[in-house]
Amino acid sequence: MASNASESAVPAIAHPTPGDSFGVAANIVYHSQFSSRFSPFKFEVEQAFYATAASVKDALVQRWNETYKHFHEEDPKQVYYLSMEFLQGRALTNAIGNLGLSDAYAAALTKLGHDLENVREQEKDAALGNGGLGRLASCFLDSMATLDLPAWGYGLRYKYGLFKQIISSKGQEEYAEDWLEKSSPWEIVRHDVTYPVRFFGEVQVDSDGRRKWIGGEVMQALAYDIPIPGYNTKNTISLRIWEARVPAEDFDLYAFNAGKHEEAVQLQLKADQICSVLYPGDSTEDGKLLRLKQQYMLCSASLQDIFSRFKERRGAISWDEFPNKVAVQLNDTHPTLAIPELMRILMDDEGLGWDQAWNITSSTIAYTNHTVLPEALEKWSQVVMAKLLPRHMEIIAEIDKRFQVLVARTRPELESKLEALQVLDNSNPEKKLVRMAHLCVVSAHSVNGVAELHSEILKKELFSDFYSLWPEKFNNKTNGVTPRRWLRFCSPELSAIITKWLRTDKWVTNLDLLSGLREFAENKQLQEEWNAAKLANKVRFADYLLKVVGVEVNPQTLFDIQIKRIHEYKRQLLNILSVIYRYKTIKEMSPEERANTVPRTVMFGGKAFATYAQAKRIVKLVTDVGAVVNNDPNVSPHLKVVFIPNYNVTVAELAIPASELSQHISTAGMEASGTSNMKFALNGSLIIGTLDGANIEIREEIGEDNFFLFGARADDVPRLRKEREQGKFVPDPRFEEVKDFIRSKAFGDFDYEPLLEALEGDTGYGRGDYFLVGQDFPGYLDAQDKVDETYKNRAKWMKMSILSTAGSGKFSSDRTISQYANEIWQVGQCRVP
Ligand code: OAK
Repeated sequence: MASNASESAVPAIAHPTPGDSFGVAANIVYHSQFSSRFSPFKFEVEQAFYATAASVKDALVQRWNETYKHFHEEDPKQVYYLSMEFLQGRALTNAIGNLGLSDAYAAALTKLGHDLENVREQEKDAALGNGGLGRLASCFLDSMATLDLPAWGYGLRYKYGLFKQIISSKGQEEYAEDWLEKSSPWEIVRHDVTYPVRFFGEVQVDSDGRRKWIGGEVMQALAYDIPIPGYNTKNTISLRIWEARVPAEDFDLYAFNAGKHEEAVQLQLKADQICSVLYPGDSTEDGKLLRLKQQYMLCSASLQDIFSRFKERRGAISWDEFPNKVAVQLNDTHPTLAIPELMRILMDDEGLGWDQAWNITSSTIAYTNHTVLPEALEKWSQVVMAKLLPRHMEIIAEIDKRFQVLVARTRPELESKLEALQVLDNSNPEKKLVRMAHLCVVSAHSVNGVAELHSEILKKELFSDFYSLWPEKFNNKTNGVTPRRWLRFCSPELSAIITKWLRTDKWVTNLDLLSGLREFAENKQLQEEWNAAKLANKVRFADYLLKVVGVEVNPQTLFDIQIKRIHEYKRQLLNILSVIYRYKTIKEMSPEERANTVPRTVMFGGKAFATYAQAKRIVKLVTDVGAVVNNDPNVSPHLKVVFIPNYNVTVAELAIPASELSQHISTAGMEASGTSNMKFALNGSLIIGTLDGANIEIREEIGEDNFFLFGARADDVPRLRKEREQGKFVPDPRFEEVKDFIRSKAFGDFDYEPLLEALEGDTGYGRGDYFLVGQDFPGYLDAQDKVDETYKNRAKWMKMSILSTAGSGKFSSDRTISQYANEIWQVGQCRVP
């Protein structure tokens, strides 16, 4: 066991450097004594983690300071990425990896009686995001730092991030996850960076006619910085997250002393609520108001920070310079309030006229859309908005009015559609709304989708009339993932093989170099090494499943994985229905036939939104099927079904490298991009998938022979849905058989009827099998047969696996971010010497 830290002599602080494991060890020991949040005289693995993190933070802070000093001196245009979500996961492995200090820390910890592997397990995931959008934001930060871009991420410091998922006999249960329970070792609180944020109040007109927003509730936003190191560069940027606070002078000591305790702490409570949870339930009016407050807190605090930086660097302010110094990217519509807030600051605080403020605002702001699902397109009640943010509502109404005038003047033929295009939706006088996406499209200078198909759908469907007005605004930025976290660090074995065969590790920052693997795809030696690395990853994941989930899986079986949020459009249901069909088939086979099947372990992971009943039923079905299949002695050697609980970034880092087949099977046209598809392909996992989102581009890059394709095309979906509703669809008998099997209670007596009913053509809601599960079922089974057949040919499978990795170069977030920087932000590199 580790030594008693306080017994050793206190060393001078040495900043960690590669090759100096003694210095690193001394630094860890120093922190175990002087930065510790635990009682002294202990150096168990948890203390070792916090001391290690504190030590790494020293290196980060030093670089961070140098980076921002450099930015300050150089005064380049800066980019600000505003997002309500950042799904960071753990930071230790990534930080020491990016700093080039992994070996030094591993050796130092060994000297101190610990093992880096165990130490890193102590870290909690920072899960300030729900899924794809939040994880993308985190990949982007990694790339912005690595590419030496002068950039900031801005978010909120939720106390409880994404909920912890526990699977019980009832299905999914949600529990609060307190990532700050023992405080985060990475964040730096900036007591000198606070801004007032106002809610409610009223608008008054000054004697000079200027409008002023006054009164209401005023809180304080306090900054916390999380340093984000680039790979192979000193540049270390910041994720600045805001916490809502009430300054001491606003605490009503008189009321408190008069015994009115609750009244005295009212404002404090309201402030605490703002940053209490990621995505508070918004089915109630209070929930909606809270979510809007969160969004405004992010926008108001971030813009004040941006203004203060802009002003700090110049004497006389020329406002037209603003867009030459500031680019703001809105991660979906959640930070849309940045638009009226920027207008408000420029007009009301700085005294600019509408036209000048408008030009500055639209040249500064760019918007990314991440979904076409109607239910995910934000609309806020005008009444709520006017109450909470009266001045912003005025500005939004003025933007809408001017938009109508513009259309009438320039495109009279669109007037019949104007109502549907307006920012304000007044169609229901009882429930007037603000369409946030329309506000973004009208105001921003750039509107982008996140994969080619998705960007086309934005132009041709969702925003088609806006596209005809401003074609120049619309562009595509196909998503990407960071190759550091998603290959180099999560699969060191495969990385070493890639480096060996490419004779360089430059692929880590130039992912296109992976294409160099193509020439070796059939090389027996590489195939063997590749297979061994994949097997090692499978064994590691199997150990995790045994230890954490308590299920035993055989690493010699085909590892087939679908991990993502549980949603009907992502069609986990299609997957589990085919598993049921496979189960039935195997059950009916003779022992000889069974011996001929390809044994598979089918794994699912993902969280269902707490109030999404259908999604929760899908989770329940998967676990119920698992319970039956895994306990069937005739079938379980050939098929296992596992639900991996509490899927998060850390689980993904284990599962993806271990996967051989991954499922990306959304109804065509519904998945904007997907990013786990990229991570899987990068790790040599073959994809079974539809022509949706980034699947299409992945298939193009890795070659269609290396992709198990099935399913309807996006263009055909509307017609197929119509036919389904009209009763023209004839279901495959195997589809009917599977549904009947579930209805026979083969998997228990849970009420699956609402799930099964939604698969029928006519549900009475006009949305019969909206996700086309029945339509795609036979094609999916055929594609699965092809998977089995291919898997039997090991050389062929290995070749396809190598080609998947070799074709993944395009999907680096470095490429995506370079495109944003060059084509939207006009921001250049600013590298610390
Ligand atoms: C979440 C809430 C509102 C709007 C969109 C989302 C979201 O997570 N969208 C996802 O964004 C990812 C990153 O662009 C895409 O890869 C996913 O396809 C998309 O569903």
